[in-house]
Amino acid sequence: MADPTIIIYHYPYSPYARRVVWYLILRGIPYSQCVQPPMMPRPDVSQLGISYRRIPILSIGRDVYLDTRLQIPKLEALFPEIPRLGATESDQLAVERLLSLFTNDTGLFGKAVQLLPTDLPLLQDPAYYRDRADFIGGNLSPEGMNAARPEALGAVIRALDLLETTLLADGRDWILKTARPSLADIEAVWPFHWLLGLPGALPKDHFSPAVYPRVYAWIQRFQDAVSTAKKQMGKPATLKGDQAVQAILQAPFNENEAAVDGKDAVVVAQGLQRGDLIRVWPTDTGSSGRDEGRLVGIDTREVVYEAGEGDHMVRVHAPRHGFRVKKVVDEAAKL
Ligand SMILES: N[C@@H](CCC(=O)N[C@@H](CS)C(=O)NCC(=O)O)C(=O)O
Repeated sequence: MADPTIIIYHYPYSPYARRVVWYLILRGIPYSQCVQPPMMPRPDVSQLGISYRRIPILSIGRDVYLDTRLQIPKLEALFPEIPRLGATESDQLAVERLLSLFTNDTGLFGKAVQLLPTDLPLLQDPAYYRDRADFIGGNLSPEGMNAARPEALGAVIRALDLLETTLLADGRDWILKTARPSLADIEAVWPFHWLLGLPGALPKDHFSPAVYPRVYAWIQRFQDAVSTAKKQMGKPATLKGDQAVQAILQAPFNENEAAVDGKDAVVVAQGLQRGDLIRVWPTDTGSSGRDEGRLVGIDTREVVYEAGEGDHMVRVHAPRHGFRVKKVVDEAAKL
């Protein structure tokens, strides 16, 4: 079978998108990109029948995946002939997964965002604050960010201390002592790589190669490994929104239809059945972007639904972790 068409919808400085781009590059998986604006609206995404408002979105064939915490494991399952990046031993898997929780689920990235210097060009635009206030579901202002900065600095210091004095303390090159960067490195590095690349985010008296020699060297090594792999792979094709949608709709599905797990507690509680109209949205950030579609399958890890109809239908996959699934009960009223 031909390789599936892989397209990432992203903007280049999105740290979450970089998680996936690095994964693709380090594993040598060819992909195309559909570059998005850093703020809503994103008509290219709407063309797919998707209201989810976060970046990145990844399509593999005619299946579309939301959230890097689902996208990366899906990529990891593909191309068995290409060495994978994920751990296989149980204790190493535990480190990899706990690092993902540490960087994705403890509010660390929210703290990193509070360190953005408020004189960055994008942060001069009031529309940016309105957009990101919708994204976080609260208020956002330069004054608020400046006030939050001291506490945020403490959180980032504690996180870097942890890496410097535990996982990297013995001078190893990569988190799991692998020969090259593994998924555990991607899970750990992304918020710090992003912050180090933002001039003015980290005050020099707290953050420098002298204070964190091992962390700084590791981030540089990681960047070098990505740059080398990127040179070997060449630039991804850039598709316009129309071209991306066409490519997705013409591709075969990446996965067989999932089933509805009748034992899942949410399925039981709502009496969910295949074909039900459901609403799906993330509960941490970007909750305003709520998808509606027909339920295809659901289990404790993933929910799959159809977005769009007929020739324009794609199957969307969202993780259950951090997402809510609700049956649309007033469906008749919507007709
Ligand atoms: N848990 C999500 C988080 C994604 C996320 O927060 N992405 C940021 C970009 S780095 C975003 O969507 N920001 C708001 C926006 O771009 O509209 C994931 O892992 O994909």
